[in-house]
Amino acid sequence: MKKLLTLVLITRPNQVLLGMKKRGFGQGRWNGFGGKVEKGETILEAAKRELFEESSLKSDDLKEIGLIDFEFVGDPQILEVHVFTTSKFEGEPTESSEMRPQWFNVKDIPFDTMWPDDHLWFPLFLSGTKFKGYFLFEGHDKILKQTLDKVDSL
Ligand code: 6U4
Ligand code: NA
Ligand code: NA
Repeated sequence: MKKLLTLVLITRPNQVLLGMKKRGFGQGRWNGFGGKVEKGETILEAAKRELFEESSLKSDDLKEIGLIDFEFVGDPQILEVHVFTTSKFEGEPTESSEMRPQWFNVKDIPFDTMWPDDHLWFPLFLSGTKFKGYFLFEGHDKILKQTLDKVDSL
C-alpha cells in the first residue's frame, strides 16, 4: 500500500528555502513544501499546488530529483515521496497556516531540526545528483534501515 506525496525544495544562489512545519506530520521540523497527491491530479500538479498553498510561490520549472520511500514500523503504508527542485519561481515566500518559510545558507541547513534522513540525501540534491532512497523509521526519530543510490533517471 503506497501513498504518494510531494516535496519541493526551492533554491537561490547558496541558499535553500525551508518551511517550519506548524502542524500535522513533521510538526516542529524544517522541511520542504509538499503534501499528499489528490485524486485527479498528477504528481507534478500536486507539487505545484502544495508549493503555492504552503509558501505562496509559483513555479513552472519543477524538476524531479529524488524518489524516497518511507516505511514506519507497525504501519503497512509506504510513503512514496517525489522530491522536486527549482531555482525559478515567482512570488515572495509567505507564511501559511502550515508553514513558516525561511531562507538558509547551504552551509547552515538546520539538520538537527529536520527529518533525520535529510542530512543523508541533501548533499545529493545540493549537487544536482538524482537519487532514490528507502528509509525504515521506528517512530519519527530513529532510522533502522536505509538505502540511498544515485540514479541517472527517476
Ligand atoms: P494535510 O494537512 O492532510 O493537507 P498534506 O499537506 O497533504 O497534509 P503532509 O504535510 O502531511 O501532507 O505531507 C507530508 C510532507 O512531509 C510531504 O511534503 C513529504 C514530507 N515528508 C514526509 N516524510 C519526510 C521525511 N522523512 N523527510 C523529509 N520530508 C518528509 O524531508
Ligand atoms: Na504539507
Ligand atoms: Na494536502
